[in-house]
Amino acid sequence: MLEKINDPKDLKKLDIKDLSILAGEIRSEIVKVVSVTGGHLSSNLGAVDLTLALHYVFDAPRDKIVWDVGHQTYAHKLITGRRGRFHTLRKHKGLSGFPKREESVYDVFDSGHSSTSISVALGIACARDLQGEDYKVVAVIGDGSMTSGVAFEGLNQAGGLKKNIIVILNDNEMSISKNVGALSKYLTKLITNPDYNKLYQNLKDLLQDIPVIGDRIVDLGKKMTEGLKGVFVPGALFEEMGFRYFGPVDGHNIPEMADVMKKVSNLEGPRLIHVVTKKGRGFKPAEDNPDVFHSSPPFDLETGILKTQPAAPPSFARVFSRTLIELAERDEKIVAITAAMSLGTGLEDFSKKYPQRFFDVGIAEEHAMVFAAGLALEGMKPVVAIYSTFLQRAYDQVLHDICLQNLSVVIISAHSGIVGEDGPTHHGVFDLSYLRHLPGITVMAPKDEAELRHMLKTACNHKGPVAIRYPKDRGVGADISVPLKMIDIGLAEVLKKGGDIAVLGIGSMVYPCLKASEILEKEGIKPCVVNARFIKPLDRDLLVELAGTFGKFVTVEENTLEGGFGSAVMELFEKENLAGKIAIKRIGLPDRFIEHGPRPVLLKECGLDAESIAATIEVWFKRQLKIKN
Ligand SMILES: Cc1ncc(C[n+]2csc(CCOP(=O)(O)OP(=O)(O)O)c2C)c(N)n1
Repeated sequence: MLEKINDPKDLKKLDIKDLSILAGEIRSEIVKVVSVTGGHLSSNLGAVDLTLALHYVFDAPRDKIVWDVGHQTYAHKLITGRRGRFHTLRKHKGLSGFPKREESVYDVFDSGHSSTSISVALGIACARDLQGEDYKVVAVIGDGSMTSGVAFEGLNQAGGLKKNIIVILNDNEMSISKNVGALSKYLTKLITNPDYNKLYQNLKDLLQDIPVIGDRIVDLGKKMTEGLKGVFVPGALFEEMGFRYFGPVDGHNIPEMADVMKKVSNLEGPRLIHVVTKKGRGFKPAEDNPDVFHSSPPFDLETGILKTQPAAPPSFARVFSRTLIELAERDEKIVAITAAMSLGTGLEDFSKKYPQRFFDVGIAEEHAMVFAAGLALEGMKPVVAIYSTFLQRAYDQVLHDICLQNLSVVIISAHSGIVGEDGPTHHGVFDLSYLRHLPGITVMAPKDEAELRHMLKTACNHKGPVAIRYPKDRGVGADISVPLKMIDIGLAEVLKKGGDIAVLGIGSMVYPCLKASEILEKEGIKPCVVNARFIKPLDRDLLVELAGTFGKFVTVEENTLEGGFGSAVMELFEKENLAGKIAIKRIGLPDRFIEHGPRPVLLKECGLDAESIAATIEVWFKRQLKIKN
């Protein structure tokens, strides 16, 4: 059947009863392709039936379907003309794993970060009304994404404006891990307590049966309903926010869902349909371990066993996780915070060992920071681990609620730099720029996993805000059995002495710089290689000393060049009145969004592998010699 579906119009030609057969074919295709490419398997499998019902009922692309996060759109891609390219999913130059406007007219909005769909849908609805048009707007959001303040801000405005929009709440009781918080408990209550529905229905029937004995009884009836609404009406929370609530609906029963969607789409105002789905539906390993298959590497199609390389050095995330536990054993003030990313950040182990000292705040990066500020005020030592790309959301809180008050919060900017297949929404390539200009913050980046351990110890014992950034990568195989030690704040290390040029690397770029120096030596150029370790404060004394020896500096960073590490070095030389005396070449990421693909491929494309670094330095160095002569 799938072969005949080239766009959603073909879907509408089918008998609705046959859509579940199509759903099965789509699931098989998704599992087959993701077993090779890796990807967001469990969210996608859970949303297949919902996707078919949506496209069956609504008239995309005229009607606008806005996907939250966008990590559940594989079925949507398959039935909107991209079936032929589906095998290229997440591959370099292939289909994106997220909605992308440049990929298809059916992709209304580029997403990747969560909880934006209601706001976008509302914006579209307002534009529609201002321009006198009449299409339908639907936001599809998961229960995990609904925990974010951003989603609530959208709900709040939508309920107030009373615009015609439909929110589909795709509730699988999971974020990446089990969903958390009061809202999640409330939704579970709605799903698991059929009495809610029964009571409401009984109440309505009862009121209808009361004979009309004048206005007072009718009024009383109305008041009773209002008064009891909070207790008996399902979805009262949403009703009170101005939405009409419908549900819960079985998210794997396509005819039932389509029926509700059709009826609801004919009503007016903000409406919310609560759809209940199972993450990983149809593929046993993903149903059993929806968190592991949330974003999985390639796996064996038969067994579901993940294809990883166990023999390789541990990842930075793993080393962070183990080291934090080690530190927490000796310091009971240490607490750990994640914003719905306990698996990815490595805090899962911490949560098991110290459940009382672990906080999953849900998808709420802004709140995580202010919450950490509160803990720090009272003498605790909060360590907040957030992916660099999501930390962007909490910029103001880091500035206003932590740095301004010089609070001792340790910020872990994990998965920084180029992250690979998730692409531009997820690359963490701006953090050096948006952190280093905050007064009072210390920003460090380890060259390897051993240094990460020492930096974490240093950070947990530092007074004032500290950020540590490290990549989504494995370590380099450094010895992590050495005892933890403190590093002097702002102290860089000279790794290799040389006579021709100073090469300053930061974080993930230090080893490529060392390798580049070996290549350059073969060409007769002798670089002095420095591991900067700190972006803030820079090692002023060392840099000034090196400036006396070397007229030429190269900086190398896995961050945008705009306002990054190289800029910091240039600013320092300007402050020290040395700017005119030295030439600087900055190597880093270009001023554009970088597409998806394997991390090594993208780094090479951006000139950040050892060979490219060496080539850039060689050309620049020789040009400088010519200019001098
Ligand atoms: C701002 C932000 N923080 C964190 C994430 C990482 N993330 C991606 S999906 C996800 C869970 C989303 O849960 P839900 O919306 O319920 O969708 P499901 O995967 O369960 O279908 C998280 C935390 C993100 N994409 N955006």
